[in-house]
Amino acid sequence: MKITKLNLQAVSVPLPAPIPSARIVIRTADCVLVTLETDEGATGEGMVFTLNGHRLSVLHETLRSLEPLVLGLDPGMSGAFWSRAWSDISFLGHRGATVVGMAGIDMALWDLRGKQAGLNVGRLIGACRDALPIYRSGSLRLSASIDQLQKEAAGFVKDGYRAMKMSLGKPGMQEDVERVRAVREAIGPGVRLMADCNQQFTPDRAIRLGRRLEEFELGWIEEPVPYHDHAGEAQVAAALDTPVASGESEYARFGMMEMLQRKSADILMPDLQRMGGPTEFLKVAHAAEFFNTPISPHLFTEMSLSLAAALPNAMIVEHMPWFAPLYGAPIPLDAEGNVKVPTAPGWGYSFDPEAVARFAV
Ligand code: SMN
Ligand code: MG
Repeated sequence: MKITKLNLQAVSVPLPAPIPSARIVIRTADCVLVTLETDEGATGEGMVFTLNGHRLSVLHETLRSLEPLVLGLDPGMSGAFWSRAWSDISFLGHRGATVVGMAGIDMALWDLRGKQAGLNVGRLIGACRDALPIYRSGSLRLSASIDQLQKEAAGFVKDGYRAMKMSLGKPGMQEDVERVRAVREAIGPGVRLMADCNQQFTPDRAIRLGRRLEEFELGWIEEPVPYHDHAGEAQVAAALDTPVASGESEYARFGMMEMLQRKSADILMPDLQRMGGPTEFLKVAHAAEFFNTPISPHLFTEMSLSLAAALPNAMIVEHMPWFAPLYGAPIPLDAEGNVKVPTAPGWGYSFDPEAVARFAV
């Protein structure tokens, strides 16, 4: 089997409502959908994205620039693509769009390999379970009032979620404490609650806030300080009983390795596109296992599920429903708030052609 074609399709998926976040107001998630075709008619899919369409054309062009490295390749040789592409991008560097471009093709290659073997990617790697805990993310934002926070959080519990994540970072610390208290009250003690600071604090401030939040039994406090301040984050992690989760903003192995060595995160959060695809994602997750550090994949629920199924140190997967409109199938929860790992070959999720046509740019 040989790869004969790299198809790229840009789509713009509007969010249900604009989201004011720490740095920007997010209105759309804009993706390049990657489809590899083979001489035997099989296809493999991957997807990378940016926010509000910014630099979407850079991602598109980067993916196209990697085409010569994948055309003619046997999908079984996905490791060869990864190594060649890693070397090919080295002049511009191993961060940013170069790595994200690699990720889109690497994802599609893993999908193809699963389909070629007739196995879900989790089983292709060697699954350790067929269901995983999942948490609802993408809501409980800073822009919500206390009343809205409580209604949203209670709604997620009604929808069957047993875990969810809220944002922190109001100007006054007391306000953040009150907001966490309100959500905890709305969901009760049995539902896991996590809080994302999106890098807004200094280590001192994060430690003071984190201490005041200990009583609410948060599952984790996420990205408390600027992502590159691994030493500062390690101080926060050492000072708090609540675990610190971080890593979504790092690219490939280097920053992640430093985080593990410095113990700046109790839970590592590799992001599939910033890791450069499943090949490197798995290496980083295994490195975390060497350090007895759990991982929680950042975004990309439809693909992360299959990878997490094969990682003994995967703790919980994130469900940010932004991309759900692109896929035909929803993410079904069972009575315990777990999600079944797909069993269909490859990722087990594929783009819905009608949706792709509707969101095409
Ligand atoms: C996040 C990051 C990037 C895009 C959307 C949401 C957030 C998370 O930090 O952890 O979900
Ligand atoms: Mg985050």
